[in-house]
Amino acid sequence: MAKKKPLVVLTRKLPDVVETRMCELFDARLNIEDKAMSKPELAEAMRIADVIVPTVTDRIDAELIALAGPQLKLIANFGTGVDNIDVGSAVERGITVTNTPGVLTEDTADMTMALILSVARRLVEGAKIIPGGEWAGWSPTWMLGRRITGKRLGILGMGRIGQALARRAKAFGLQIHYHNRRRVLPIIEEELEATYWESLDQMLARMDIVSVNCPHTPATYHLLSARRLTYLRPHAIIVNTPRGEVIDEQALTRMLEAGQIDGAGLDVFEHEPAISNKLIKLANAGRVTLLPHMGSATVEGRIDMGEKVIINVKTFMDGHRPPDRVLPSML
Ligand code: 8YV
Repeated sequence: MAKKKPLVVLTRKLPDVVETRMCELFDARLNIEDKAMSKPELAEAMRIADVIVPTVTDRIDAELIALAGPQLKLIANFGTGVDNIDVGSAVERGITVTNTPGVLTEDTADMTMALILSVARRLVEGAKIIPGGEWAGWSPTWMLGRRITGKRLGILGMGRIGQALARRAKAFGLQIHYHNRRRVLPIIEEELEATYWESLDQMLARMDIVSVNCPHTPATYHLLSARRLTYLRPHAIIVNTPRGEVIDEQALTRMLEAGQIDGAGLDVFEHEPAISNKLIKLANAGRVTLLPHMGSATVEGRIDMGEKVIINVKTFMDGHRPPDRVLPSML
């Protein structure tokens, strides 16, 4: 007798090729309209599913986990960051949590480098001029940005994406500096010619560009607090691609408005998709580049993330430990 296929609920629309494979392997429930699920809809999905596949837009908190049906044994996140899931409560209830690390590293590092170039060289601002019919012709001192070659880049969080960024930035002639929970292996520091800063405060005070590349965890919430942001140099620029909660966004906005730092490139926001009018005003004034959480937004990347979810679900359903299991101790 054929083994009953696990009931796998997808909370958002995933790439077609991924959904097709899921329907072949599992009793997959798709979200064709791609309408984000409400909390009651999430609760219902978790009441009936063996596996739920959420994304960054789904808050899987302790309340939802407590309401989940006894058969729900796996939360297979479509995404690397798991700050949308109360991993501790899930594990306590015997529910395994997985994510999709590694497959979006290069894409996200590319976008981070693009944000650095965009802010330093006023790309978005410049790209609006010709379509806006405002170009009166070249001028020697007009639309000047800042050179990045030879400048100091401070990477906050030297994990996969931080290191991938360092490789790119080194190729652009930037000096690599970093702060991290632990020092990376000497061989990696050598390869990246990276300088380690034990003190985040001291690193912030000496960098031309600061890139946030650490996950959002209880320990990194507002790691770049209002106090720490004041250490940044007046001409510094800051970019953020992992999660908005790592930076005190209101304090950052105040500093940008006051011209205390030169600019910012943000792909993530503390209360996304809600963005403050002040930040939008700064973007219209060309002081900041704001992107709608596109860090890993490539066709290839999203398919790879989906395939990782499939491997995690299949391995788990076959009774093995899934390759991308997330434990509270890892956060
Ligand atoms: C994802 C991301 O697209 O992986 C992450 O943590 O932020 C993005 O790459 C998003 O999380 C989808 O859930």
